[in-house]
Amino acid sequence: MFHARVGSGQLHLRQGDITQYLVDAIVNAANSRLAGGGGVDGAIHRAAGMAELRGACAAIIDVIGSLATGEAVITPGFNLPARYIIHTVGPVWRGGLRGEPARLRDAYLNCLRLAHEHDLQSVAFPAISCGVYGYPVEPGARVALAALREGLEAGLVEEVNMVLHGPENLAVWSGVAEELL
Ligand code: AR6
Repeated sequence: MFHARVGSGQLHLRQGDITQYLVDAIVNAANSRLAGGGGVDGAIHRAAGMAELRGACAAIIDVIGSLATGEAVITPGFNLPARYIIHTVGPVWRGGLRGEPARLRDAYLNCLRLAHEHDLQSVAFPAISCGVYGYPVEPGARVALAALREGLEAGLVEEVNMVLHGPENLAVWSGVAEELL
C-alpha cells in the first residue's frame, strides 16, 4: 500500500481486484471495438453483467465506430459496486518509440477528464496496457503516475486508486511512486 496527498486530492496504490471497488467509477483497459476480451476487461464484463455491458458498449460503437487509443467513454456499472465504468484503450507496446508513452498518458488523463465532466470524485484504475498489450511495468508505472499526479493537481477528481494485480506489481509501482510523488 502507498498513499500520497497530491494537490487537494489523494492517490492510493493497492493490490486487489478492481471489480470489487466501491468508487464512483472504475476504469476498464478495453480494446478499440469495446468488444470485451481477457484480463481486466473480461473480469469487468463478468462482474458487471455480460449482456448489459455488451449492450451498452455496442450502442457506443454504433455511434463512434471505434474508440481511438488514448480516448475514453463511459457506461453504467450495472451489477458492479462502482456506479460507472470508464473504458479506455491503452497503446500496444511496440518498443516504446512509436508514441506509446504519450498515448498512455492520454488514456489516464482522458479518463480523469471524463470523470470530472460527470462530476465523479473517486476513480479506480488498473495498470492500463501492462498486460496483454505488453507495456513494461516500470515505464508504464512512471507514465501513469506522472499523468495521475497532473490530473490530481488540476483538481479533476478527489481520489485515485491504482489497483494492482499481484504483490510484484504493487512493489514496482510503489517504488516508482516513492520516487515521483
Ligand atoms: N483487477 C485489477 N487488475 C487486473 C485484473 C483485475 N480484476 N485483472 C487483470 N488485471 P490487461 P491491457 C491487471 O491485459 O494490457 C483485453 O483483452 C493485469 O494483471 O487486462 O491494456 C482487452 O479487451 C495487468 O497488470 O489490459 C484488450 O484487448 C493489467 O490489469 C487488451 O486485453 C492490464 O492487463 C488490453 O490489454
